[in-house]
Amino acid sequence: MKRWIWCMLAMVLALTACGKSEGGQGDPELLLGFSQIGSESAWRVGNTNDILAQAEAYHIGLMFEDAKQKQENQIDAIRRFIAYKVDVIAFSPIVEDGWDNVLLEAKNAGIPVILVDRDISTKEEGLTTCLIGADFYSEGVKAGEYLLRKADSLGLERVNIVEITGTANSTPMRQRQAGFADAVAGDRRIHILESIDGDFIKSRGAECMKILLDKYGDEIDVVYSHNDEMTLGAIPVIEEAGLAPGKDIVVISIDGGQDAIDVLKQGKINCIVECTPRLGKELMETVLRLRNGEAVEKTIHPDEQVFSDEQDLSNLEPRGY
Ligand code: GYE
Repeated sequence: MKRWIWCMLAMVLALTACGKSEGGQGDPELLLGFSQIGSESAWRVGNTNDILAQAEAYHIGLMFEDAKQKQENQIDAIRRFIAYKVDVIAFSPIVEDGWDNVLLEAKNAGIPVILVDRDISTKEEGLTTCLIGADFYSEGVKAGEYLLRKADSLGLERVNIVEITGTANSTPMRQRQAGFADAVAGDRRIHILESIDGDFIKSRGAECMKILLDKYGDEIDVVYSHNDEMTLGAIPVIEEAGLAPGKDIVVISIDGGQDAIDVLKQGKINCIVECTPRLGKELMETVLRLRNGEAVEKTIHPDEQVFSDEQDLSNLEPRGY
């Protein structure tokens, strides 16, 4: 394991020990192993910061590992958590498939596993205890519903959409796509010209936008992008093509980080469906419940809203990520 990660662990454990004398509700003997996907987006960095802060606030020891966008690194991390005999394992699976073997190992070791943010796909029973994360399908529906309202208000008769999708085979990619498609399905004005894989990464968002503009030019009415990072990559490319994002092309994004909200306020993004990275508090509460042998909800979704050009955004609180 990288030295900085051990430093962070030592730091969190030290803070944990300090917390004990303050009589916090946590248990410094309790150790949570958490495998994060990486740092592909402001959302992800905000999620990591929140989990570190909440582990400290709850006085829960944290072994944190960054998988640098690789599933095999996540599998290795989970194996290290098992070898280290942590009390609870939590992780954000980068993709849905391929977890059965390592999660069976955790199950056989008697270590409960919490899914954070994304889901897995499996035929095995009882590999995980619960999922704490957004309702991505509903985010896609909200994006689609906004688009229908926008098409009405602009009086559009035909709406050509390009979709820049998140990491292939990940839960937010699948469900944001499905929710959006279902929400617009009954409307004969709507045409999804192409969906292209932007992997949730800014530079890929820019590349995808270039490919789409080269192919469809000013036929594109709408860009639906599965996260802010890709949206922020795509916007300068739209401008370089001589088109005005937010006007010539309606731009719909998901997440709601500060940088994207600022661009929404400038009028270059039309709508952002919120996806909150603040899952740490619920995670720590769940860890404590599992330690106490209490039942936990199978799925815990945070409340989320929509930010758009339909609202006055001048008094929006700083987003914090
Ligand atoms: O939308 C994106 C991140 O899984 C909800 O992953 C998360 C997504 C988020 O990289 O920005």
